[in-house]
Amino acid sequence: MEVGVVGKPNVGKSTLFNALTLLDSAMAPYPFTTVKAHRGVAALRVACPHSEKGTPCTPGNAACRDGTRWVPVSLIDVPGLVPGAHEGKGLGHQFLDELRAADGFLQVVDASGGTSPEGVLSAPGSYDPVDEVGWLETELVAWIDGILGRDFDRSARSVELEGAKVEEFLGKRLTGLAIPPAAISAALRQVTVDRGHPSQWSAEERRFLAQELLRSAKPRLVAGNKADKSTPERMRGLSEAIAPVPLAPTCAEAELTLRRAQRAGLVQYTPGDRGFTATDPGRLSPAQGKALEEIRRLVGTWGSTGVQEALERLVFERLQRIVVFPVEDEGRWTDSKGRVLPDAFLVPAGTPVREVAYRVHTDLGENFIRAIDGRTHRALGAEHPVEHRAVLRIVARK
Ligand SMILES: Nc1nc2c(ncn2[C@@H]2O[C@H](COP(=O)(O)OP(=O)(O)OP(=O)(O)O)[C@@H](O)[C@H]2O)c(=O)[nH]1
Ligand SMILES: [Mg+2]
Repeated sequence: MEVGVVGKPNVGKSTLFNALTLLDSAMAPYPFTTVKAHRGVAALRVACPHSEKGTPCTPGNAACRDGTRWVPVSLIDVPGLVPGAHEGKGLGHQFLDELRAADGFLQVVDASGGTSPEGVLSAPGSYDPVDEVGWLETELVAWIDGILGRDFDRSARSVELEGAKVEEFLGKRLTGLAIPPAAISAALRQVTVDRGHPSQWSAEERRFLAQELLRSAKPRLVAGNKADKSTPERMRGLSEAIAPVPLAPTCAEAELTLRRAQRAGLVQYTPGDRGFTATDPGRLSPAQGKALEEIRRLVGTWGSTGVQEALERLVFERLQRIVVFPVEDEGRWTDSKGRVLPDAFLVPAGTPVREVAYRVHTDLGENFIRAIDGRTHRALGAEHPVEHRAVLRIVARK
């Protein structure tokens, strides 16, 4: 699965992306620093089941640190979007196209209100970040509507002649947009369109449908960034104003400094933590010492830099992803090479176990017989919904 980091120019998207991936997407205090999309891998925290076995795990795809697994998730950093992006303004077409496969969006805003819609910096409070949450939604809806509407009338008439189901018709039009069939059905339930005659739908009905598709298929969470230049009170106001879209205060710059300092061995810091300690305070330059003191004051106010939480809230709460640990031996929780709980995967909550088998390997899905729960040792049928942190053996025909 993939999360798109989106928002207007110069709000800190690349800084947040770099903090989460420790990559080097260009960052600078002016708009359109990022000129093409960058992809990277971030990680989400989940308690490792290895403590239940009393044996350490042998991590493959997801590192384990002090009993916490770091489960990989793909991120994409796109250039800033401006009002009119869906019509191609600021190369918006091209950038939106990069987001087709994204399952959800982390929208970064400058919560201090110090960035214009075009990304020009000014004093905090000059702009209202509520506005960009509204116009970005309008842009995303127009983008989906544009894809939906391409050559709409002709293909609508042809499905009417064939008598095909409207869900299938929409599914075909939206391929490539990573919109699952359940989200299409959910969106259709929210609108009153004549299901048998899509060619009769008005432009407004189609736009409503695009809006519902966005809401059901592409959940969004707003990162209220540059929290260091805002106040908890202002942040509360922003949170109330953009509800029901959730808000997480972030300070991407501080998170990036801490992660880089941790990589350089200057501090001990675990992303998401409230605190950090300097490994050897004597080794820090006065400037480094001052920067860390500043960050200490900041996390005192906000609880943490908020960056790790923002991504986790989006993926776990909004996107409803859960983590599965596939194994080959349900007794010892090992794979064929004897590695304990080697891999951890994200899947949508409620995914049937056969679908999990497909995700591990196509052969396992095709030859699926049953799954076995590693904790209860109960056999689970193909349609059984997998649970969060399930340890699962897939039994398949050889
Ligand atoms: N005060 C403050 N500044 C930040 C924070 N995060 C990022 N910045 C600064 O904001 C400026 C823009 O950061 P970028 O990460 O390049 O922003 P962007 O949204 O990717 O910008 P474009 O690629 O041009 O759209 C840089 O000078 C960052 O250092 C933060 O949490 N607090
Ligand atoms: Mg950028």
